[in-house]
Amino acid sequence: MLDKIVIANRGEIALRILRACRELGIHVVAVHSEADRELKHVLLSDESVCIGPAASTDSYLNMPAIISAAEVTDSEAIHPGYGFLAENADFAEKVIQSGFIFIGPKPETIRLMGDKISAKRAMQAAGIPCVPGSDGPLDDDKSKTLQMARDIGYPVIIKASGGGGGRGMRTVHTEAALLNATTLTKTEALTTFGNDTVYMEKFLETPRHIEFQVLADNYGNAIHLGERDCSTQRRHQKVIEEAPAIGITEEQRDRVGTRCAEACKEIGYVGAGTFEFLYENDEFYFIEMNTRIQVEHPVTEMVCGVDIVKEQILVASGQPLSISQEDVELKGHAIECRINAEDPITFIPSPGVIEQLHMPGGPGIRVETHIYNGYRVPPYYDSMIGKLIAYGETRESAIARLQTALNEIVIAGIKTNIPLHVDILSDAEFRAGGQNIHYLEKKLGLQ
Ligand code: MV4
Repeated sequence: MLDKIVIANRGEIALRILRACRELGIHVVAVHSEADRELKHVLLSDESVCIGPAASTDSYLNMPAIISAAEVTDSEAIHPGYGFLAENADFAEKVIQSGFIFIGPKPETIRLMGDKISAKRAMQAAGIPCVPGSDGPLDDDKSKTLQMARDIGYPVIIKASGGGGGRGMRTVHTEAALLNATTLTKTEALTTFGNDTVYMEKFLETPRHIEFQVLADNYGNAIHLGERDCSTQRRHQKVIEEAPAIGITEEQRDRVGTRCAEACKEIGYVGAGTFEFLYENDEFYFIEMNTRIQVEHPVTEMVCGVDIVKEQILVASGQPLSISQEDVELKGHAIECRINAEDPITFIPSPGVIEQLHMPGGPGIRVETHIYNGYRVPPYYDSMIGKLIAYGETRESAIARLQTALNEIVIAGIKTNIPLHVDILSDAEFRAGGQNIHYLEKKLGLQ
């Protein structure tokens, strides 16, 4: 087992990783910006190193500073968490070249999945169902682009290969708009990602966003932990996630999940990963793979009883996965609310001092947060300050527990989106379940 890990992140995920390390008897080095000296995991860590000014470009994205921190503390590995450098193949490569273990997949896997065309090609070859579209980059020949859209059928969507997570894409409804949209997307892609390669897909109008969690080790073992429904989102920011996705049959879960695990074996995937699918008319269509631990991993943990962060660390230390597919039994239902320091109506960030704090409890309630009484939420980073997760035997009981818990929470001094969560959880359409990716934006637009 590893002896000492650098946590190259902040906030709730840094605390989540610290807790996993503690359970495994691993020493923790926290690296933090000048604005983050009072973070809970920094105060709890064995050692801490300030890696630069508040701006993330000078600290949490500062590769030499993070690697130097690993060197001066004689650490063995670096856990990147999510966001920041988590899916930066160059960082993973530098970590390894400097003699440390990167807790995640191989750099070449991160690079393969970072390029959305190569990711789709690899997955198609591994038998994963994909959205129908151009089998690679769009040709410079405009007549070929026009013919391809005719073959696929409108509407289509043009996506930047260097994009992902909703960045660099444009929907096209008519042939008259196609070439202009393609040129615009290419120009934007070049400025944003330094790469003007784009591809085309059939545009799915009302899909759900359903993703499968996988785990793989260095010994050819790969398993899936079922799926999550992440359709409740606004401007590509997930707001509520749940596991399992309602309406998905055991047969579908088994079939698609097994395909994902098999694909991991084929491409030599190592660590935790997520296969993102659009789901429409009872069919799954792969769109992207995430090579990191995700914000919403707890809902999967709650329904399968596996500690995904501990498995990441185990695998990185050269051990096999602690469970096999036969050991994975999904039970009950879990729902997560992302709690943001923001105005619940305007969504404007609301940093500041937590003047009073009461967190909920009771059966099936899990709170993942780094905030405490007197903590100052800095204005420099993502506004997510925590997650509230409820488990129940049924979706209805998980919702009831979430509502009870949300009403117990007191966070004074800053605004939060808790009123938004209370509103969503009482909404008949949400309670019916199976709503698509447009549900929340439509609901907000109508209010
Ligand atoms: C799509 C799509 C419809 N059809 N691709 C947005 C995020 C990126 N991961 C992929 N995205 C989409 N790709 C096809 N062929 C609709 C979206 C999309 C979306 C997907 C998941 C969750 C929220 C979304 C919000 C708007 C659009």
